[in-house]
Amino acid sequence: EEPSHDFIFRSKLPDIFIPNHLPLTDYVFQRFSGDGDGDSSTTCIIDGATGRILTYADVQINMRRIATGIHRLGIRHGDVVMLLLPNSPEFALSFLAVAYLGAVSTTANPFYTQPEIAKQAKASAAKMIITKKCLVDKLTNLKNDGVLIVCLDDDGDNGVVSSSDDGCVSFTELTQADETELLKPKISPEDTVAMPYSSGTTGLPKGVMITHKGLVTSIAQKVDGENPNLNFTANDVILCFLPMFHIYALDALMLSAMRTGAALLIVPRFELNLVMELIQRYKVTVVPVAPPVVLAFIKSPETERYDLSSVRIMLSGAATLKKELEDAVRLKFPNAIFGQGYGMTESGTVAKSLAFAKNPFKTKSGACGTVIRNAEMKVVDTETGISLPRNKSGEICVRGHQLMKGYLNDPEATARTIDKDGWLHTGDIGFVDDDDEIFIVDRLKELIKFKGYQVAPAELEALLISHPSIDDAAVVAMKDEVADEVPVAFVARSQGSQLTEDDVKSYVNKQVVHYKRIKMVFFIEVIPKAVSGKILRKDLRAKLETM
Ligand code: AYL
Repeated sequence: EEPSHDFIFRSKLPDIFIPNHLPLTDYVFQRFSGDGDGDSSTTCIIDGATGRILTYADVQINMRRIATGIHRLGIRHGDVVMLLLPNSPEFALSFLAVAYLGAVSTTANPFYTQPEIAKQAKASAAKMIITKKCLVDKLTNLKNDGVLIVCLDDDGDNGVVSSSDDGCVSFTELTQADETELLKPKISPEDTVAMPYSSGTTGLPKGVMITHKGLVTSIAQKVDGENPNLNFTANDVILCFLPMFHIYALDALMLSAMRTGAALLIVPRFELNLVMELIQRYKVTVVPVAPPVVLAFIKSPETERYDLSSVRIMLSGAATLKKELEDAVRLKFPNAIFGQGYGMTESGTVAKSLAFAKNPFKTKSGACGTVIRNAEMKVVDTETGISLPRNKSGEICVRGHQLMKGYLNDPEATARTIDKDGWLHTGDIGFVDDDDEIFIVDRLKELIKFKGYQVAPAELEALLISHPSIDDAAVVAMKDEVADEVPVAFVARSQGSQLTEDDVKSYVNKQVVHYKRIKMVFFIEVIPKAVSGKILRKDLRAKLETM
């Protein structure tokens, strides 16, 4: 390797042809078009909450009906629809319908508070929100501002027409539309299809514009080719309790499962015994997890009461999985192979364990995978920006068609994240070993990860500073056994203020979803800052360790 050139890492799998000129839903259901080999009478979705089954035929017809219904309500190509739903078949159908129409889904956590929802709905200019009856109370202001609210009944019986006296359109109106009314819309590969919110390496949450081309590429990198990196097949039953509003479940689970003809078993939330019962009942073959779920399996004395022998893949992602946890959970799943995926909302999947390939490679526990195919990766020195060889830690950068198009209305943040040569800077510190496996060792960026969920320090700092008795504030991560990291605040009170820790906590914590709640408050005189005005977070984290 020549030192004057970049050290670039590639997958061990060869590049493949990726049909990323296709609109997302054409690509996902390609097996059912023309001379495809798909059997549309097979199971696509199992509703874990009710046992209801939707075949591939059901899913496609419902997708087109809902698209027609949304179109009749005035949603057009490029318009934004917010999905504010727990994991459910309706989430999947709504996402597909919006994509089919050439519109954009902005996905949000249904547990968000009213102000958190309003912020995202306004920033994304959502014209419609698809939600559940029990959540509409949080949307009153948006409704009054003219946002259309489409509502599912809470009991899940959405074949029955319900009264619309609350000013909401019933979801049933969408599923009962006549799909022959809608001409298939024209979609360009560069059109945005999904817009989850992420704070990326710095600042407030931003709309991540993911295109049809980007998502198709990301899915194909995992599940396409003669030797797919992630070998999902039509015989698989893939469990999905990870939140579908997040890119991990959306891309790596829901859409990847549908591309391969597998069955997706959708579960509204993680509840250990229910999940084990479902694994046994449906002979689940793939269990995607995040590290806290791994801990729950390890700690449970009840795993032996269930037959978990059908599981052949356990795949962890979204946060660091310690080697000891991975080794311990292996014992509970006798027939499963283990490995990680590593990714970022802005980049799709960056790495995937090659233990999951159709013709698998030997891998090490603790590694978060090997860079996916049809992509490039490098590790750069954080001071000089120069690329580093194997076994040297630096910032992980990735390049390929799977990356986001950019942040909505934020060209500066986009340019800070994707450089002029097309490299996305992840803000993660790691290295590539002699076997092409990636190890993440640290995080350069501000982001705090509570059980894999994003907590943006800037968002909490803005709330803190809005308090009349707070002059300045900084939020950093503190290590935690269960959640991995929790947000804690350093606060500079205004002169003479008697503000207490509890005052600060209750002021912030009622405004945010549970995992953003501040766990501890430390009062200090001044927040340490660089001359540029940037908070010296490293100094604060160092301070925490001495306390
Ligand atoms: P976001 N190990 C360590 N840290 C990780 C890992 C991992 N396996 N995966 C994600 N992270 C951290 O946007 C890392 O700091 O998306 C990364 O920059 O919520 C940040 O989480 C991104 O957080 C997949 C598999 C996506 C996993 C994902 C994770 C998406 C998390 C697609 O196929």
